[in-house]
Parts: sequence; structure tokens; C-alpha cells
Amino acid sequence: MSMTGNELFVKALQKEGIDYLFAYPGGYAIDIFDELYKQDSIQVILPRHEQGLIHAADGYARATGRTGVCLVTSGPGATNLVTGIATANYDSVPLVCFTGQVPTNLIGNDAFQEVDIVGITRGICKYAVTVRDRKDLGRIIKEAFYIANSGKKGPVLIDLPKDIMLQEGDEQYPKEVHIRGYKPSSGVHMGQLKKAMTMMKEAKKPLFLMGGGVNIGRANETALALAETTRIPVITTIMGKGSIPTGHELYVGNVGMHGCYAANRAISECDLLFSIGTRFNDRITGKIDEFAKNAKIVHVDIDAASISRNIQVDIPIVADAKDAMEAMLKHIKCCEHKEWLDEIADWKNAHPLDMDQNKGITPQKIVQCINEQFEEGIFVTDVGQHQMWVTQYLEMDEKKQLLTSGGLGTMGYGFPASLGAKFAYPGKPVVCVSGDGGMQMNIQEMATAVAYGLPVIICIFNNSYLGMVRQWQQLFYDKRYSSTCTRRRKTCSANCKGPGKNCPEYTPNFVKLAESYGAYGMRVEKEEDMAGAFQFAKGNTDAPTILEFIIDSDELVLPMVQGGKPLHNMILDC
Ligand SMILES: Cc1ncc(C[n+]2csc(CCOP(=O)(O)OP(=O)(O)O)c2C)c(N)n1
Repeated sequence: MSMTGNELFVKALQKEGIDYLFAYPGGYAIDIFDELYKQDSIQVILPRHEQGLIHAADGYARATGRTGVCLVTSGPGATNLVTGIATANYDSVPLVCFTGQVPTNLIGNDAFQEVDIVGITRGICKYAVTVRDRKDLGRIIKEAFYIANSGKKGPVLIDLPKDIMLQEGDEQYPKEVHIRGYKPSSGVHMGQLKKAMTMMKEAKKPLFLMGGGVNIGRANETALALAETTRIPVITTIMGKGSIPTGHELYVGNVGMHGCYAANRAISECDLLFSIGTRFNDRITGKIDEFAKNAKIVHVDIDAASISRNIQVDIPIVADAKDAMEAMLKHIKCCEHKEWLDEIADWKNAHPLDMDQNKGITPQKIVQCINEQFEEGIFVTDVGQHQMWVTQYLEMDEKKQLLTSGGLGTMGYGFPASLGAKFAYPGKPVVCVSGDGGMQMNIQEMATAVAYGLPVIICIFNNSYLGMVRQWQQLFYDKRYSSTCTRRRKTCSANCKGPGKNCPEYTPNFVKLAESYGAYGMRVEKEEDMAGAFQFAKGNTDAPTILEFIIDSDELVLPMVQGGKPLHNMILDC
């Protein structure tokens, strides 16, 4: 029996066990949508913008570890995916993105809604290809799912010309893949690992640096076992936060530009840095020549290309984080580093992450309130100051997950990603923290959240500014707040220096905006109202709730290491 490409497409997704397809229709995908209409095992989710759609698929994938799947039309539908593809690529999120394409005889003819999406995305995804022959369709889809969720995970794009999808052909969907030249690393090089463990035994000041690879590899339990067995303290990147519970005695904190004092000091003074699943990007390293200057460096990463790219390491180990840590646990013996742990404890005591008690509502206190209000859940951030406050102050253990755009730092990511997480886990609280700037980048997805009855709780830290950029302007540009005020109106003077007492109302009014979509909203201006606001939001189980927290524009994320400076040069106070 033969079937059309569209029929095979639906069959393939069913065989892959896909439950949600995040999709937006258009002329060159309409036949696929028609085919999807005839089935009901896959729920097709219609967001309001393709960028919202791909971030939702990404949130679903990060929350579950499964592959997120997108389908959009050609041309503008496809280009609207680009930021989401790059976001997923940076943070190793498995996605399969299908784009409609003009018929093969029109490709290259400047046809209506034609773009070379494969060319556009080649540099920002693991694999991108146009299906040129109906007989290859099943194999390519199978390969796409395999590539996306194996080795170093990431997005894959499959471009589907309309004529190919209408053609009759083979109904077989392959069971297995054989891709020449694609061999995701498997197993651990024991020789290298043993050398690293010998170094570990000899070290006086060893330190684990856990990155996103630990969370992506769902290796948290193993990471905890390893830390406890070796008694080696742990610092994390933002993407690695939660590798071990934040309340654990061996947990020091996040490292890097907004890392805590003790973690940044520890990395500068350790004699062995055992890093797992991190890329050493510039936000983590600060000035490269000064990075972990006294340390031998071991680097475990699934991606051979990430090793010794930014930081020259002494022992490279190409392996999955969990495999490597499990292998170590089989051989390692306990060691004690009392003096080193005491030294770190002293740094922690000398400069804890501060929380000003006399200022009314502060961003730190809102995160603390979130800690008190939620014992479990999925916490999703957008990008900016609020993201850093969450990554600094959110308490995490195995019952909590943090989703954030770490590598690309994509404003507009948080809210739609929280919807993807809520689709995946309708029974878990999903809390999105966003800025007044970032929230407006994909605000249209309020309609999606209401349409599908997704009661996510959205906390907007409204500081009337694009706060993170303003922070840089305050610290390094002599308070020249160029283009960062979000309350500016046409009535503002040309040289206005930012909001003051006589400024117009907050804009937009997020409470009214939520209500206009059929959602709930509450503005919170006093510290004593915070807990009640969360109770209100928790009580709204049929639609999302926006809690708009009004915070001071002058609040800074501290500590801060200025870009390019060594990690031990921290701005602690202003
Ligand atoms: C799509 C995108 N555009 C621009 C930036 C640069 N950027 C980083 S943080 C930031 C300000 C974010 O402001 P807001 O959303 O209000 O959050 P806040 O920093 O105030 O918490 C900007 C403009 C970005 N990261 N992403």
C-alpha cells in the first residue's frame, strides 16, 4: 500500500509517540494540517505566533527531556522560528521543526513565501535539510528525531516541499537509523577518567563545576552521590543550577558574571577544577588568563568540540555527564577536605547573597516568597535582571526545575516556554518570572494560555525599565539611560532621564491586559501583599494569572563581574 507524504508524516509522529505538536498553519503546510485533522492521538496546539510556538515546544522539551515538535508554514512562518532554534541550539534542547516549503519546481524562483530556511538555519541547528524526494521522507524524519535527542542534543529542521508531501509513496517508517558520519559518543574513556581521579585524590582544594549537561542529562541524583562520596564542594553555572540541592552543605552557589562571592572566589583559588557539562562561556570565565589560575582542569563533555575551545584543559573526557559520573562512583573513595570547606564557608559568611530588609518589596524578597509558596514546580524565567535574581535566590531540590534561556539569552522566551511546561505537567505549579520588557515580547500567547486553560502564574518584575541594560548604563555609562525606559510616551520630553513622580501610569497596565484576554491579574506594591497575591493566583485554576510586582528601578543584581574582568574582581555593593 502506498500513502501520501502527508499521511506518512502523521504516521511518523504517531510512531514517535508525539503527544503535542506546536503548529501554525499556512498555504504550504495546509495539507499536513488537513491530515492532522483526521486523527486524534496527537494534540495540535495553535499558539498566536511562531516564536511563541517554538519556545513552547522548547519549554515542553526541557521540562520532560522528550523532543519538542513544531510545524509551521514556509517563508515568514519558517523565519519566525529562527530565534527559537538558536535558543534551543545554545542550550542543547531537542527539537524537531518542520517547515512547509514551496513545491520543488519553484524552489529558487523567488516564489511566494519562499525562503531558503535550510540555508538560514544551518549554522544554528544540528541538522537542516529539504526533503527532495518522496522516498526519503520516512528515513529523514526518523533520523531527525534520532539526531535531535542523541549525543549533544539540539534542534533539527526538516523542510517539506508541498509537492513531495502530496506524492504517493512508500508507507514504511523505518524502525532504526544508520547515519554515516554521525556517531554520538558513547561510553567513557576509563584511562582518562582514572587519571582525573588520581588528580582528585591528590588535590587539596578540589571543586566541581556542574553545567547544563548535568540537568539535560538528568544526572542530578548521580551528581549528588558523587559530591557526597567525594566531599568535594559544588558550584554551578546558571544552566547547571539544581545539579545538587541548593540547601546542601556542599553547594556553594552559581559562578560567573552574577555568581556569588564564595563561588567566584572558590574557582579562583581551587587547585583542581572538575567541570562537567559546561562550555566555559565568557559569562562563566570572566578574563580567560585569570580563570582558575591555580587549578588543573578536567572537563567532561558530550561534545568533543566544546573541550579546550575556550579554556585549555588538562584532562579532556568526552562522555555523557551521567555515564562519566556513574563510572567514577564505581571507583572513587571518600576524601575529606575540611580546611578547604571551612575556607569556602568563611567566604559564604563574609559575603552572603544579601536581602535588604528595610526597603519594602524587593526582587529578592519576591523570590524568597516564591520559595515559601512553592515546594515543588517548574520555574521559568525570561531574560534580564529578574532572571539573575531567580538564578541567585531560587532554592532548588529534586522537586523543582528551572528553565531559562542561558546561552542565547532570549527575551520573550519565558512566558511561552512556561506554557510548554504546563502542557507537559498540568498537575504541577508552573511559575514564570519575567520583566516588563520581555513579557511584552510574546504577550500574545496569553490568548493561547487562556484558550487551553493553562493556569501558569506569571510574576512580572516591573521596574519600568529594560532593567539589565539600565544596570550596565548605571554602572558603566555614567547613568546615561539611553532607550531603556519602558514608560516613555510621546508626551515625554526629548531629553527625559527616566521616570519620576510625575510620570504617566505604568504601561501597559498588565492587570487590565490579563483581564482583556480572559486571564486574571493583580498588581502588588506592598511587601505584606505578596503572599496573598500568590494565594490568589493559586486559586485561579482555569486560566493564567499575572502578578505585577512594582519594584524599584534602581535595584541592581549584585555581585557583578564586569565583562572581561577576572572573576575575583566583583562589584559587591554600590
Ligand atoms: C530578544 C532580545 N533583545 C534584546 C536583548 C538584550 N537585553 C538583555 S536583558 C534586557 C532587558 C530586559 O528587560 P526586562 O524584560 O524589563 O527585564 P529586567 O532586566 O528589567 O528584569 C535586554 C534589552 C535580549 N537579551 N534579547
